[in-house]
Amino acid sequence: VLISITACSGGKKGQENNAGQKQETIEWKFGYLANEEHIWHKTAQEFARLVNEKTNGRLVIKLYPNEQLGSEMDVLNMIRDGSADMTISGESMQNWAPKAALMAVPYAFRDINHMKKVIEGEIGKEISQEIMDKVGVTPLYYHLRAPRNLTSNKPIRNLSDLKGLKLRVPNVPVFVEAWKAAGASPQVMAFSEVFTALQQNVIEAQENPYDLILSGGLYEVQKYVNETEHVIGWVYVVVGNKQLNSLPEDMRKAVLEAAKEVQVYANQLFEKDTEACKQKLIEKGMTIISDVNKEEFKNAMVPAVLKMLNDEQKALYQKILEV
Ligand code: 2Q2
Repeated sequence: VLISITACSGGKKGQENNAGQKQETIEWKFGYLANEEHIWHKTAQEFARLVNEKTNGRLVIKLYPNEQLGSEMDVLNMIRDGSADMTISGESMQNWAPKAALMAVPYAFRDINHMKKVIEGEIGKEISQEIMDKVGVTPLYYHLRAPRNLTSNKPIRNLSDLKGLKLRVPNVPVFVEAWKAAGASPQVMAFSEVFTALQQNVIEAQENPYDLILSGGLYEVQKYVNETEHVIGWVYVVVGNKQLNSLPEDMRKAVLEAAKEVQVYANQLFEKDTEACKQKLIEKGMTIISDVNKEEFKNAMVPAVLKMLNDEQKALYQKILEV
């Protein structure tokens, strides 16, 4: 009878299995910026349940919503040094893997279906391969994202309304250049700092899809959602390469199987989520500005973005437009 020695190092705990044998359980820490009502969290709960079931309790995934583990960039660095294991990230990974920038380039995707074809096709594979190689994390499943909209405390319909607006952007160089070219003054900040910065008027605006505007409680400090729809993108749920590849083969397979199953669930939740979040924001008192001059924003942002993309990124951008 094999009695595995229960290691007392971090992340491993002893527990009885049904044969009364001591078996080693592995614990993964999974941190992200969305709150407990968000579909990223609901999907993460289902993923953790499936993994627990498929590994007979040997792999336990602990969830840390609301940036409890740290900001998106902090947790990515923690995964790389082994003090965390999973997170949800996308275009911010361009700081290590340039191709990840294509996950959220202004006005690149015509609509969600166009984007889904890209994610599940050659281009998606090319982007996730570079993420594995250069960030050191493996995409397990993805979340489609609703368009990003600009929130503010005055209506913004065109570039003259936008002039000089102090807005927060995530740690995404493409976003900084795009908003500068449109005449705003963007500054990089972690998502969890946005609410307070808006409250203290350090910034006047930020941009996110409806679901994160709700998740961040931004309706309390922002009056308008201006439907710029300047970015349609996706994010990956990622795990550290080392963490995944150090699992026994049967457990690694169980994780990949659970990811495949939960992808269906993630896409189902996404179907109705955006409209539901939009309605909740209206109930919370936000005003939707739907007559934004998108062409003006697009004509200002796209040339600046193209100028900063390197040849590889530009080639991928062209390929996306042809899908
Ligand atoms: O505004 C945010 O912080 C998020 O919507 C980010 O755009 C998102 O998490 C990306 O940073 C993903 O890499």
